[in-house]
Amino acid sequence: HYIQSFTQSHTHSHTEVKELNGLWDFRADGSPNRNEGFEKAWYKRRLTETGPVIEMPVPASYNDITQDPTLRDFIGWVWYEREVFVPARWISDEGTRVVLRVGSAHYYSIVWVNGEKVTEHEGGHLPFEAEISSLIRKEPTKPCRITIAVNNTLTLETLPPGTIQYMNDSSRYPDGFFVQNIDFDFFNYAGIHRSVLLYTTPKVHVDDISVETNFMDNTGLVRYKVSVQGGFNNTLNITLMDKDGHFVASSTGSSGGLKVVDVKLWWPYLMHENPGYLYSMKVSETSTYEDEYTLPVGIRTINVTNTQFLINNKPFYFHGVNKHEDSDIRGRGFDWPLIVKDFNLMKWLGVNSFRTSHYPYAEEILQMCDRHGIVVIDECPGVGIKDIRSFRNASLSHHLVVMDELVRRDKNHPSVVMWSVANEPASEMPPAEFYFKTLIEHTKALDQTRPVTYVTIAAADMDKGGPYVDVVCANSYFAWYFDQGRLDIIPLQLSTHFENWYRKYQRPIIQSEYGADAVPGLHMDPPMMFTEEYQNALLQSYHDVFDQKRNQYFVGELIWNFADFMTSQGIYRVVGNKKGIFTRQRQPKAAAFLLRKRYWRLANETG
Ligand code: GCB
Repeated sequence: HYIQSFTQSHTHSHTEVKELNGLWDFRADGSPNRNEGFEKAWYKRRLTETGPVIEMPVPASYNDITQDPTLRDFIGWVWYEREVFVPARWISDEGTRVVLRVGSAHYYSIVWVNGEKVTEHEGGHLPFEAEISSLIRKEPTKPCRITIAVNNTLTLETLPPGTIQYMNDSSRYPDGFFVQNIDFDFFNYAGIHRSVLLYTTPKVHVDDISVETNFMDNTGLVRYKVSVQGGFNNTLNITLMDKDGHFVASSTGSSGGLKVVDVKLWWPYLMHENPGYLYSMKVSETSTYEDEYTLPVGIRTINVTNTQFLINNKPFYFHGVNKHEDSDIRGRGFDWPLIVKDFNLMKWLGVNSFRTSHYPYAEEILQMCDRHGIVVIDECPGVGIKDIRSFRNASLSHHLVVMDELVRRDKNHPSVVMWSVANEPASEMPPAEFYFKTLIEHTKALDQTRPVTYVTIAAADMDKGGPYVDVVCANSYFAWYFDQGRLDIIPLQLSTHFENWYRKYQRPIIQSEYGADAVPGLHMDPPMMFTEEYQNALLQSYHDVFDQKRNQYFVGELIWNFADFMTSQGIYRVVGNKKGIFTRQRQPKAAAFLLRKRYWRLANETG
């Protein structure tokens, strides 16, 4: 159980936080069966006592930190360990609850404290935590030893899925040689990717809050539900304050509504002169322990018609990007300078939205989106579901759990306007229909306020999940993966594609990916593939079609990709995917200037 947002200062006001970022001891278990760590119970003693260790920064992917290619491409368990002194007061005060939180670790994690297992978690990109109060009180004078084992092996039941293939031909491969096969186009970075924290709350503590917002004329309504754990039987006081800290409304009890007179709505960036307006809702629990949690609240509505995506009843046009959490050296590791730079670049471009392709991003990023009014399509790690065996029940069950965790974490962010349950699954396969019907219905049951989609690459007549989505999010790579070099086919093929989708489902359509690789500095005119000119010309041809459909049912365009990013090695990729309009180091290619001009024009025309 975890409440959203331990990552911002104004959460539990009585919370103290100790960040465990920095250098951890680290060892990859390279034993033949990759299982020595468990056989020899490495968690029972200090990692330095069971073998050699290296220093590993947290948060970061471990893959690009050393010069060792076996660690870059390692598959199996890696072990992290760190000792920490817990403040004496956390130990002596029995009313204090001490929690260990991992922002995310990829893919499977097991956590021990002083040799005792405290939790395990499946899946990267989402947080997990364990209460460790009684454990640390057992040995109050000793430092607390935290061990985290992380395994990046993907199977048909993981999200994303993958398979391990053993190469048994001993004339070609050494004993035990295996490869990991994946059907997604990004490097399977692994390790502890987000902050590890120790934090405290009172024993009786706010465990979860849900808000839903609405408005009529100039009166806003915030409906809330609060759950408290740890023996609650006192009053809950709820107070809503405006941005300047002035009182707006109050209520008592674990659920109810708050009326906001002269409401200031949460608006997207470039749609209003004051985007991202946030109230704050203070939840106080008045038992002797007095927990207090403050949640930023943006008041806005989302509605979808046959042809429009409405925010606060006004048509919203997505002019944005697809991103990755990806950079040199850090891999997928959380990095503030990178995040702030990316926001500045997005604002420079005139971006009003992005999709968290292809997994949930750090909460800090969503909090920034809330504050800046950047609209988010929040995607779960359901990418690369191409093998028919990945549609089986075990995979579906895990997918449902991931949606539970994602909605629980992100439901209160006003910036999140739609859930994406998957990217480019083999949605033409017969089992896809039941799979997506179940998954989308499940997500709608968790959250009745947001539309749900999955991102498809299939043609309208083949796709089996189409009837269940609220918005058609269609990817296409005309004149790139097909009809290579033939930009002249784009107008016809793209319009036909849109018309087919619209005729079949009468839903608004977003171009959720389109683009071309450009190796920065490669030039050719007339344009040829992989040059900056070709990337520009391809985008321009797509834009011409978008502009024709814009006043009909076409509600958005998200370029693939914001920046170049790392992939696994293969003949289609030149040290990673080069469809970025910025390089991996965030320098502009020619396409960045083309898009900048377009997006600012769109901002003026469409808001
Ligand atoms: C896609 C995928 C994305 C890839 C992209 C490409 O359709 O959704 O993950 O990176 O195409 O460049 O091939």
